[in-house]
Amino acid sequence: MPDTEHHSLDAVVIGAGFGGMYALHLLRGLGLKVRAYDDADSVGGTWAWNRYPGARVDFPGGPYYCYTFSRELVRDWDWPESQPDQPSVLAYLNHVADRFDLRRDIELRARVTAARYDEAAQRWQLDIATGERVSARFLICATGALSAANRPNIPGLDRFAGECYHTGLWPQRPVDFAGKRVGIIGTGSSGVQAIPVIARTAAHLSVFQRTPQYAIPARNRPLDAAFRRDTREQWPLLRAMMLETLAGTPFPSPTRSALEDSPQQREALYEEHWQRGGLGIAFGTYGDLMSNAESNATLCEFVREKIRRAVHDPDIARRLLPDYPIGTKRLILDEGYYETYNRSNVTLVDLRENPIIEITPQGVRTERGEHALDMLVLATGFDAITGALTRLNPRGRGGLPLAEAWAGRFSTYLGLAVRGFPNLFMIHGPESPSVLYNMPLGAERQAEWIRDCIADLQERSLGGIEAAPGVDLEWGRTVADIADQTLFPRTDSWYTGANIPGKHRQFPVHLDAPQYFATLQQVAAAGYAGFSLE
Ligand code: N01
Repeated sequence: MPDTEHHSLDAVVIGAGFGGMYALHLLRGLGLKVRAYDDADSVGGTWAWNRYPGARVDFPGGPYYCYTFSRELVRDWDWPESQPDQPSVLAYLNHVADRFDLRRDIELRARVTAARYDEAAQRWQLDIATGERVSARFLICATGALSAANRPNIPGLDRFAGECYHTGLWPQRPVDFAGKRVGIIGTGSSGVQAIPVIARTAAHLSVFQRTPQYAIPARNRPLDAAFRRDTREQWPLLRAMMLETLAGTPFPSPTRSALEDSPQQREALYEEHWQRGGLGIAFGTYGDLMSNAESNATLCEFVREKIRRAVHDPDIARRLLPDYPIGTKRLILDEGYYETYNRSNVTLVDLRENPIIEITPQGVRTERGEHALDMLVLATGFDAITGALTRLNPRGRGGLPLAEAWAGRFSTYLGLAVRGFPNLFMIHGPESPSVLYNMPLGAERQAEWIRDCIADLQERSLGGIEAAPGVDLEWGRTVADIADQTLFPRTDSWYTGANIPGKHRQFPVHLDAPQYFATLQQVAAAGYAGFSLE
């Protein structure tokens, strides 16, 4: 059992991924009594759960998907590949936990089952699944933007008699596909990464696709000594660029419109990026791909043509062609995804023409017949961004549960705080840059802001901080106005909440990260403007 001295804390952090571990490190640095709780049996957050075959970083600057706060950490860590795989990222996070001696304040296999704010005491009261009860002045929810698995509501799913795994809750032990008839539902990033790997060993793979996706070749490659040397030497410059750019990469953002080039010039530029691999084709070519439908259509058609050429059977190729603006569903990095459909042991089941009726003990029954399976993989994604928070469902002032407060629309101040939930801070909360920014860097910057805010309260002997009435509405308008200038809200995706039946449609990302982080600085400099302090 945990030591009783932990029962009354200054701060609790929920989650031991990138955000939670750094928040723990920073708050401990203030001299606070702080402890992190995580349901997983390892540190690493998303990287501890998503162990499915093929999982890799899909951020445009693979080796820059890391902490930046410690130059020594950068100096001592070598990323092996341009798009690091899940075991590498998990090894990195374990290294961080050891290097900064974080483990002594992290409780694993310890889900927080309840959190309620005690208004009189100005403290959060928490129940932990281990039976422990904890109280803390501050609650930091580093619960992950893509951590609440979406188990599809398909009739009969519980009756399936074979092995069944969700990609986001993948078991630690090896899963063997050899000789098995495997079915996979879902063709988002997880499905598209897993499908080529599973197809290599399964006897047969049936892919159940509801919506086709655009995928760009990752062309993952080993990083050489010269890259490592340059990264170390130029780190201050690279980091400064990361802090300034829209996506938190050390690459300048293009400003030209795709329509300024001739079709031949565009084709040549797209082809150059396609051959190089990675998401530069969308982030490093033209500045208006995500805001101008006509510009976006030029890249859509380029990728569709690649799909037509990659897939031998024109009928299968046709079913794989997406028809919405590229990038408005998360753009995917793949390794031989489309070519996988040329294999004789892979079948594409197009659910738009042939929907699933039910899961039976033996497999998946669609309108046109039954697909017999030994294993079912659910690559069906997440209740993104708000899901982990509403499942935690903290109760704020008056005992109001967060899920109720957000039943219509979610609302936050700065994507960090929620009115009616004093002393609660979110990392990668809704209405922050979160999933469309370099997530480790975003977590770092938010955690540093939270640390500074708490230090300021301590200095002024204040016990509570809460978003003031009205500021959340104004913040929501700011976030929506920026999003409405882009193509993102127009497509059904997990960004818009459309993947979860009954979820309110609301775009949850602040798309102008430089403006976002500048606002955080201004709010702090103005003595935490927009907050009520007591
Ligand atoms: O989830 P998704 P994901 N019946 O929501 C389908 C990050 N990530 O886990 O498109 C049938 O994208 C659904 O269909 P549709 C990354 O940000 C990062 O793949 O809704 N199908 C879709 O095809 C990513 O975007 C890495 O029509 C159903 C799929 O399931 C995010 O996580 C790796 C269904 C879900 O796709 C989520 O990706 C992996 C149903 N009832 C993921 N319900 C990195 O490498 C859902 N689908 C860092």
